[in-house]
Amino acid sequence: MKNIKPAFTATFLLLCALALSFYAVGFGPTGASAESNTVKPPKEAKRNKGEKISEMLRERATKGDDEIVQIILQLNAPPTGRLKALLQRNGIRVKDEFKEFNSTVVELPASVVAELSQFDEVEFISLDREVHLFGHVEKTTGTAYMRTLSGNSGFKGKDVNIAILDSGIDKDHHQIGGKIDAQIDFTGEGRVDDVYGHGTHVANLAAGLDHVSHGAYTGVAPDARVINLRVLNSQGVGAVSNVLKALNWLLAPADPTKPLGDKNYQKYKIRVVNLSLGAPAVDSYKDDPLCQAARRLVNSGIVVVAAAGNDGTDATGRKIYGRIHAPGNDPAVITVGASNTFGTDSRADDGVTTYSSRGPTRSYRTVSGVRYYDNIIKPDLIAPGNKLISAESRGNRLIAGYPQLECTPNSNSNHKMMRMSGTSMATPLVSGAASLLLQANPKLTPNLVKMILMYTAQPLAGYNMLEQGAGELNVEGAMRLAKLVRTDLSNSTPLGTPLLITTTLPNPYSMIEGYTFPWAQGILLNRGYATGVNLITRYQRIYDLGVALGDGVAIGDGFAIGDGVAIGDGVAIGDNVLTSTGVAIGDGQIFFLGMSLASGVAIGDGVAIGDGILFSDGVAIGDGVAIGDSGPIWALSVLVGGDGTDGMSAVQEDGTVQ
Ligand SMILES: [Ca+2]
Repeated sequence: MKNIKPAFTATFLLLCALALSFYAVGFGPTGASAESNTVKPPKEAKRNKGEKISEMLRERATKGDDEIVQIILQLNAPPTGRLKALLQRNGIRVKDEFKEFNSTVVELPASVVAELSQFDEVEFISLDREVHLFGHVEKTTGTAYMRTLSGNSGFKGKDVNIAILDSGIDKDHHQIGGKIDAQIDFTGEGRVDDVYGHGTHVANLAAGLDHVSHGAYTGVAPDARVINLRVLNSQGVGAVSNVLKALNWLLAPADPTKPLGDKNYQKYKIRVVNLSLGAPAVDSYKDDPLCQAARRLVNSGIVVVAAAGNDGTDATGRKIYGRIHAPGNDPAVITVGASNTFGTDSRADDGVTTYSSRGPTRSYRTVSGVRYYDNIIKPDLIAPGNKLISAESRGNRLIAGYPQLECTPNSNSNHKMMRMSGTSMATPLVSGAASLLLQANPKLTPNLVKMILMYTAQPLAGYNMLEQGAGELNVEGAMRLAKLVRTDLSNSTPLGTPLLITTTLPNPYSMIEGYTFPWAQGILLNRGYATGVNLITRYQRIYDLGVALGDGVAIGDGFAIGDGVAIGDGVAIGDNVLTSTGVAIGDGQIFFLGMSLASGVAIGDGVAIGDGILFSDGVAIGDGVAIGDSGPIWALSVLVGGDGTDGMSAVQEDGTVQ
């Protein structure tokens, strides 16, 4: 949206974009006629009543959709008594009247539109569309496009709420402040606002409204409510115990006098927990308390999304592997790295940021004096995280220290926006996506959500699995697949049961902002990966509640087919780390030979692997990161510059781009 100035133009472009979208996916609006080369219809031609309904509205009108819509009703004569009576019916509200134009603004169920079109005095019925500018985040993740598809306009995360464990949220910020359902301080500072300036930015990326700048900064799930669990203090630092306390609160009874009653996460309809923070991962996930707590939440059906970390390079700029933070090192959580969109909505030019932490996880357990590294392939996927613009909490420390992050000079202090970079920014985009998937299909287990996100991700050519996981977040593809998954699956569903409600497979390609790309069509499984269409056509044991996706799958016997216990036939297992060629996950080139992660061979710190050097997450390598597992946790996004490329454009309140 770089060159768009007035909001009016934005609307126009949006409408064009919608029209193109319909065209591109090959289903025209209902009743679309053949093309004609003449400019005007012949005089005797009269349009039928249905053609008086705008094409933007026609499909919903004819489907009998009961969703309330706001329409502009244009008349060619004064309304008859019958029409007046209709407009006074229950559930129908005349909101405004423009006598000069013979037009009226009416709120009504979409199903009434067809009836309205039968009146002779009705000239045309169209949607009263909001002046709304799809922002960069919505567009490049495919969220905006997804919502233009049939039946999807309501998928905004309603009743699938997100707990934000962070530095607090500014309740006065108009993008996000009105959406906070609960706010609790776990830092001991006795405040829930966002003095540091991190949590407000994060929360808005997940669930922000379209209030500022005509919607340029809308989050992925704008109807999801947020729960502000403040675990980072005014300096952006907290103790691991703060996070544990907040995670414990989620699972604790909402009413302490009713221990068997609803837990807090149930009371507040929280299905997603966002952790844009982390601590060095030293102890194996089997021992680390953050990982253990995160896994308990996942086992309760909550999706836990965690940042990979921002340690992709050392102080001298060398590329580093092995620095995934906790709890991102746990196989049960969805770990998110940061991609770089280069400021363009098209994904053709996207890459992995230099700073995004790479796998494998280097946390370990010592047994009889020998270190056994977890060596799990992470992150699970990447999402845009470079130079994202989002809500700025009032007078925060980050903006005070780095005024160059400001994007909205002189604006209303409740509308301010700032630019930040990091895996902390990428993480809430995935949390928002998880909220959308769970709204579309509330029965998905966290493992199914994770599978769907990976399976539909876009593998970026030239990047390996330790950098990008399965690939870049693709909300359009993920929603398409999620809607096809049966809603009657459970831990007692037999292995191999059909997973989808259809035998027609989804087309494993997505087109976002004019660029078509294949899905990963596979998933990561701890030290290897799995491919095969049976991952989405058959129920697999690894989708159960109470396990992690990689649990029970032995990897390391070379190329094998599903073991028949955790994974059924028809799924191929690979144990190499591959560099993607931009197509399906198993089609890449082997990234490093002779050191399969699955082999269990210890790889030492400081060893060159592939194009970088391997370092354990807990080892200090000159960038000031402390050693130790009981130390503090950080807000991970305090990357002031990010990668030095173009970022998201700053759209001002009047629609101009600066
Ligand atoms: Ca791009």
